[in-house]
Amino acid sequence: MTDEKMIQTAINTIRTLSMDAVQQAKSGHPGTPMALAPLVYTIWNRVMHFDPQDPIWPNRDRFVLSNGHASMLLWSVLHLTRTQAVNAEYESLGHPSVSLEDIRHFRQLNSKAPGHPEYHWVSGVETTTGPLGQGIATSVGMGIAEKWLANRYNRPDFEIFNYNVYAVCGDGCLMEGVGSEAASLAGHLGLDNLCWIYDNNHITIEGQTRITFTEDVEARFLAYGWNVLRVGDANDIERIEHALDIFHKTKDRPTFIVLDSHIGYGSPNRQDTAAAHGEPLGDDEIRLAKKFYGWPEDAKFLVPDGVYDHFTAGIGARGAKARQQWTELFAAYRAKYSDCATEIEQMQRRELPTGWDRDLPVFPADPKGIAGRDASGKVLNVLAQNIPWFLGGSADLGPSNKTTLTFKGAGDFEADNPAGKNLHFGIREHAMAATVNGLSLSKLRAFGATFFIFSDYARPAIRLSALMELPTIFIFTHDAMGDGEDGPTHQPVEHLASLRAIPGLVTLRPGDANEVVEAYRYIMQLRHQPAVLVLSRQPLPSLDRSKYAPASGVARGAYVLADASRGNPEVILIASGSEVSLAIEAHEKLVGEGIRSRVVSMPSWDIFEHQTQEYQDRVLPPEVTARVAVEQASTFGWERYIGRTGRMIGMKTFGASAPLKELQRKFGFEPDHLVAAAKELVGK
Ligand SMILES: Cc1ncc(C[n+]2csc(CCOP(=O)(O)OP(=O)(O)O)c2C)c(N)n1
Ligand SMILES: [Mg+2]
Repeated sequence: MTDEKMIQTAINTIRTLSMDAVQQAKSGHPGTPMALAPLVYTIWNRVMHFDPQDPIWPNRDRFVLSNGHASMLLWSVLHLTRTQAVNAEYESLGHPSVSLEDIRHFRQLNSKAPGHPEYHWVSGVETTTGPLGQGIATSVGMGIAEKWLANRYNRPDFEIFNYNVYAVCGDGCLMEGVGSEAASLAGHLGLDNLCWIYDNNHITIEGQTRITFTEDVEARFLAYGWNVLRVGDANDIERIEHALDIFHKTKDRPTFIVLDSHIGYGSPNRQDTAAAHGEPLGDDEIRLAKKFYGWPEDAKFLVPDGVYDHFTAGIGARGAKARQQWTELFAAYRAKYSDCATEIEQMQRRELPTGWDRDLPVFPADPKGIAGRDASGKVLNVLAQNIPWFLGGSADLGPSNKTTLTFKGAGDFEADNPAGKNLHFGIREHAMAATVNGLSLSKLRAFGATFFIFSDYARPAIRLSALMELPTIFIFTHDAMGDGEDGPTHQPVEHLASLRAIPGLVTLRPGDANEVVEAYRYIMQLRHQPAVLVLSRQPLPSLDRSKYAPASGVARGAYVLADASRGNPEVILIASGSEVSLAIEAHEKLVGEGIRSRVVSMPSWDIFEHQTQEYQDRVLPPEVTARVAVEQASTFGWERYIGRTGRMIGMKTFGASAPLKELQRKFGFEPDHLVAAAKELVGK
């Protein structure tokens, strides 16, 4: 077979595997893989530095399929390159990441070819995609990470990090707001390691884009500061390669390649129609398309002779060589710069350096106390000094979130200062959260911050963080009505309940400054779970820990903070965050009146529910049914702790605009209100 013919065969293998898999599954998206097979072939087999033998090699190029519905592109190419599987402990498993059997079972239970690309489930997937726009936004975090890593670790003659990030997207990704936020940020930062390829097919689900999407996309990206290129024929792999070559030579700005394509290419009755997007072609149409490709019409899941070898000779050889050279380089680097090499190795395994929690503050008892956000700011500044690869920032609220790293040398990350540890995301919460995901996928320990109310703007990416099992950190201040006069637009109500509902996400709302410290201590040790930290704007009393239980109880999600004498309470007060000190006040009054009350500080439902039943029953003895919970948030879900007979002092409406004191009175967040509820429950 001539080279030219082999290339076409390889490309058509991607196409036909995709068509067959969708047909077999009776669901999926055949059209875009048929159109983009040449693009994906070119990136993978001709350009990318990626070694299928080691898909987690740190300096590999990243490939992001942001139009995740076209997942068969990825499953085909991971299969044909014989990319190997690795597990969560970063061990190679000695079998392929995606087998032909997996492809035959596309979209079926346990198949490594699921409906959309799933990080953590299939090796070689760099990020989970499917919610349009997330992939390209996440790729910006990957680009930032490469810049930061290269700046910190590269030395003369030792280019330890110099990888590129390729992201493929469709009309959907570019219509989504998060795509625009991310593109704007990437352009501002001049990320010349980042290349997006836009599948310009004029088709989405409802039909031609002329009904929805008529802007000048190229002009938009030019305005963002990107280099914009165009390839007029998605089948022209020489032009595609040429455009990618220009990307490699372009400095100081990201590259955007518009690729004109035909969805369902080769299908005589489906090409260029919306039907090609998300419906199986049907057996007859598949035969016609195969005929067009010069493929045996009745063959299914066919990988012709020579195709595997063709990929082995392309990406296999190039990737192996690149990785081997890097491995040798890294060995020499380790001999010369052993501290840096150790950092890189620890980071890759999501370990913490020794002494990571050295000098964490301890806050003395203080009735006036300190705001959660202020305590957090102190902790962040310690952690970021102890952990070199810990960094992050806010969506323009750094001064309010108290997330700015102020120590000498912290610096601001900018195009001309990739050393900075303060990221400025601008007012782009959604792109911020996706970027934090991208940083975390690159093994940096990253945080993002905004007001708690605006977590709504970041939520889709937080959800993906949990789905991907990434140890990201989201710091949300102004946790309740502490924002007083700003009014209901700024007062979170349902946010705690809604974040608590995300599987795997650790949500923590600490009750005083020492609980903030312990919350961070817990979060930092997570390797596969994201965490949300919900912090007060206003000062909270620092509790006297010689009188009450130590704050280390935070690590168990909930703990007995103050107790009735002899430990047999008749009523339990449960609180989180700013309401913990309120519960303590009520408790002291109750004790004064001879009522045996207990206060349970409950910063995290999620952590508590992972404790043994025995521990949970010790904190909340089932026989004590007189329970009052108090939280400046929606009452939704609290029944699980207070039972049918308990009382919940929380929010059933939006807040109001007034000074905090008046709001506390209006909505019942006052000690006497708790005391009354407790007394009623115990019948005194
Ligand atoms: C955030 C989000 N909204 C909606 C969808 C459902 N959806 C999946 S693909 C698609 C159309 C995408 O069009 P385009 O990106 O042009 O992809 P093409 O059909 O050209 O491959 C839609 C609306 C989604 N996956 N994510
Ligand atoms: Mg489209």
